[in-house]
Amino acid sequence: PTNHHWHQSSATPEQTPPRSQTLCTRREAYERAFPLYKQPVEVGCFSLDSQRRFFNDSRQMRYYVEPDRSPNFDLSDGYRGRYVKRDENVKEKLDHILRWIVANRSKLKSKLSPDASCPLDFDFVTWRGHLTKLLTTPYETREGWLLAVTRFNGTLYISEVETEAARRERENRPERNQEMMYWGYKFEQYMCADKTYSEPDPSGVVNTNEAFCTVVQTRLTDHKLLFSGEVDCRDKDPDAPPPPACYVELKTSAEICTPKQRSNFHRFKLLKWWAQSFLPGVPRVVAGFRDHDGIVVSVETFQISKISQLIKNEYNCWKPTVCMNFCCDFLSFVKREATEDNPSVVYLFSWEPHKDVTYSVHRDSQYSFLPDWYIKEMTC
Ligand code: 0WD
Ligand code: CA
Repeated sequence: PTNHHWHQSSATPEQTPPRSQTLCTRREAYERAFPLYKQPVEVGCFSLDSQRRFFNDSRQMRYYVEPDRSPNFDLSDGYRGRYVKRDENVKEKLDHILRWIVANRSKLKSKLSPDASCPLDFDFVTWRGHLTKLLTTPYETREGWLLAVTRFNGTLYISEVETEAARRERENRPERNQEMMYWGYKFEQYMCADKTYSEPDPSGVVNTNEAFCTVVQTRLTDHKLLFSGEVDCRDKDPDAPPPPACYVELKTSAEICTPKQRSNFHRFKLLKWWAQSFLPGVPRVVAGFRDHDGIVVSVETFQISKISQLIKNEYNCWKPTVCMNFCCDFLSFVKREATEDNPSVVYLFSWEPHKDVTYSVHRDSQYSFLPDWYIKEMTC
């Protein structure tokens, strides 16, 4: 006991090991109880039209239409001729979310007073897709990431930066892969109607500028989050539960013919599907399984809440708790390291498979991403 007492009282700053400036991504480090994740609440939504213009409303909402069990959709139809593709060279960063915040600031309660939204009562603002990447990091073996973080008025903004490897891959994408990317959007067109009372129109143009995005708030342990994610469609039943519980995520995947293919589907695809929809509280994914020619041969619904049961028989499989604990610890790491409150400072967090997360600091650099109009609007 005296020994124990002596050790405690003599601790000096020199004896305390330095806090690590890196974060480990090994799965074993995150195998603990599932962290508190509050039920996500939709606080608003916005739409991007065929020219990628922002609207603070749900005009791009679409409605889910139940298909035949084996519908024979041709996902390549319209690829040459009825396809308008979003310009991937335009980096929008967090701009649409920031526009939504400015347009809805009076609805968002502030840390200081309930009347003003300055500062925002959120620790983090980001895209859902960036959080999905964090959730899957302990299991990712192929693609690294770069996340730019700026602390402004106490809130940490997280915006992805395309890696060199991702840019090279995008610029050298084979024609076949281009066409396969179209398949996902074409499937949406076969499955969605523009109105509750109308039918899907597969003769129309597929325009990937168009989007309907939900904005949700939630909390992961002590991290208050505000994020936005693109939603494919909703249940058209007027008695369906309110958003996000009425939303439906649509996916396409190669048909499963062998036990090996089934195992890979569980180990890799379902991880990504689970992470993406669990975050905003979207309860189901409707999957179109297609053959090599892009013909949908079957359609199947996956309840997000049942996916962890479905994968439990898989050897050495992913675990939801590892995903959530890693994300939680990453956000704590960011809070601890990104301390300078300055809209022109970027902490660039960087990760490559089989490595730890590291970061570098950049002032007034190419990485700064908070636009002047936002800083001006939010400086009180
Ligand atoms: O600046 C960036 N690096 C990114 C911007 C990366 C990812 C997304 N975005 C923006 C875009 O403005 C887009 O409208 O995010 C929006 C979608 O956000 P999200 O929901 O957070 O992204 P994610 O969950 O990765 O993707 C959801 C859907 C995808 O559906 P599938 O079923 O394939 O997961 O959004 C689409 C795609 O249909 N999508 C994108 N749309 C525009 N730009 C992008 C993108 N970069 N990535 C996925
Ligand atoms: Ca989708």
